[in-house]
Amino acid sequence: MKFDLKGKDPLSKARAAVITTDHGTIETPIFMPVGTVGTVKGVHQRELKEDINPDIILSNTYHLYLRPHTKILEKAGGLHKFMNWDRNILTDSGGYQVYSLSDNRKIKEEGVRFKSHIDGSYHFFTPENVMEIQRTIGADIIMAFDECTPYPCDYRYAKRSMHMTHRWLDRCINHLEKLPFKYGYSQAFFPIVQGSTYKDLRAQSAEFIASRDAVGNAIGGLSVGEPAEEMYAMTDVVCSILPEDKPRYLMGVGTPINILENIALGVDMFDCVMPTRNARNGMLFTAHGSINIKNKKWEDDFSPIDEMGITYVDTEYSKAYLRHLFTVNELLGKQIATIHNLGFYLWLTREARKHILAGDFRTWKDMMVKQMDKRL
Ligand code: PRF
Repeated sequence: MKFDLKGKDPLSKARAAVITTDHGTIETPIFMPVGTVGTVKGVHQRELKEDINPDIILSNTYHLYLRPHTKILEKAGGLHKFMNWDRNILTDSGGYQVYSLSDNRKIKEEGVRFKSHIDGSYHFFTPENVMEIQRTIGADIIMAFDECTPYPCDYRYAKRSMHMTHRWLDRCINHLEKLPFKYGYSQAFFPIVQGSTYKDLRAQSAEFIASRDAVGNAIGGLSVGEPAEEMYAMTDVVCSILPEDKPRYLMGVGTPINILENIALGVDMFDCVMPTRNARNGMLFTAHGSINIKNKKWEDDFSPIDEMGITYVDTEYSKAYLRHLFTVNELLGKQIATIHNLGFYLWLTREARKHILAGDFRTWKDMMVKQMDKRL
């Protein structure tokens, strides 16, 4: 994997770069649409490619391991072939999904025992078998197995957990060395910084992660319920330590405003279920704030969904029609809203990139943050 810096914003720590992998280039900053089980929910691969056009999407080890299972993915020749997606894929390691299971898992030094949310069967994830599973899924970027701490989290727990995540990281690295690539293209491995909301732990974790000299680095354990200001403070500490010449990925973040603020702190990559999940609940993101399309006020508003017209759905359908689809609970409503939101998120990171390269990102970002902080 290659990372070429193309420009830096003079008034913030934002940067624009190009990542190159065997499945093509990724222009950063980038938002990666989430395709948990091998589909970006509600969006055809053709629409994804032609209308939303991301260089990379994200998928999940936990879900793909449970269904269709690695046996099937191996037979298919990897996830790219299985789902007919020839651009980049990143897989999360399952550290976060397992954490979300709360009562249905037990974390030990050896690994995590968890109960499947599908059939209640028991499984065991270790740093080693998670690397094997990710080799078989075959994503271009694979993630370390970590523990995402909850918020709030007491200092002692956060510290112990961080050290375990570090030991797990070395187990991931040692094991990966023994595992050849499976499908003729290479996979980049990203370790994950933890440390909850404690600056000293975050600094220590970032130093440790940086010392492993991976091709890219991630920041986990944020956007788990802490105030945005705390998240930004942590990102700032970590970005000041992680190397300049490698991509930085902030996991599971966030709102459009969170994304712009974190780009300003030096983050290059993001993923979040928010644009897709909220779309299915009728929440639309726009450059002028968010809209709840189910609201009665849109009942006879025949103006386009979004005058900006980023994707074709924005101008082909009216707010009144989209509201109607939600009212009668039609599938198409969720599809249209999903295409709109993903189109908007990708527009936002592309626009951020343009402004970084033009040198006026900070001014644009401050204006956008104000403008988007509204409910329409
Ligand atoms: N770890 C992993 N995946 C994640 C997170 C994490 O901490 C987060 C936290 N926001 C989202 N996804 N492995």
